[in-house]
Amino acid sequence: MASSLSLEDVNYYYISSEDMEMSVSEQVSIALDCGVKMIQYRNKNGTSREMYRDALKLKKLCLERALFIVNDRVDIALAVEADGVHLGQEDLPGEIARCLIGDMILGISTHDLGQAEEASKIADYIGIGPVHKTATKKNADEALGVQGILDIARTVDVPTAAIGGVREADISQLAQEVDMLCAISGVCCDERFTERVKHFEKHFHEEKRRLKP
Ligand code: TZP
Ligand code: MG
Repeated sequence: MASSLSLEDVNYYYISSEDMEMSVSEQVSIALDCGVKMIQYRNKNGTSREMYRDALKLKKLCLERALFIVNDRVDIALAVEADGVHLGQEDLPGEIARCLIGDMILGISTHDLGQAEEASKIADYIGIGPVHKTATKKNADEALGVQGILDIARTVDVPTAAIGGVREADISQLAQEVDMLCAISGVCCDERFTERVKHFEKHFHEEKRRLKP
């Protein structure tokens, strides 16, 4: 069943971490309780079976509370009837994914203006980054800086998510042009996980409302 939520409801976009002691289900339950409206399941090391089981659980947790997106794997997104899939520049081409997923949400990560313009022809939203240097993603592209992100976000006409090395100090500036904000290390490397997630969701939402009432 299609969710009654849409990308417009999303502020902080929580991406699950493999580097926490907490299970992905615990992470996602906390994020949902903090009001997060879109969750991405990201697992770079698990087997397909593990991913399928995790994704099924997370999809159930998210039901009617948040959009549920699977990273990298169109097959798993389809198998659990996720709300969407998020692909990078090395994953299936957007046009091929679109043929497979129909009107499910398609997110594509981009790292420069050319990629952003190309992806925005087919994606429902694009990720832009990294904002700052990050250790979470292997072989991450050069950091674009906050200004680089704002310049790209201003140019494209699909919803945008800033991703990669996002810090609390960037929230207000990014809210000028960007629709959604992702941060893994900015929340997961902190023992006050719940507080950090709550802060990203609340602060980014308030800033967006203040700048675009
Ligand atoms: N794509 C670029 S960086 C990243 C993804 C999925 C992970 C998030 O980065 P960070 O720095 O931990 O917030
Ligand atoms: Mg990928």
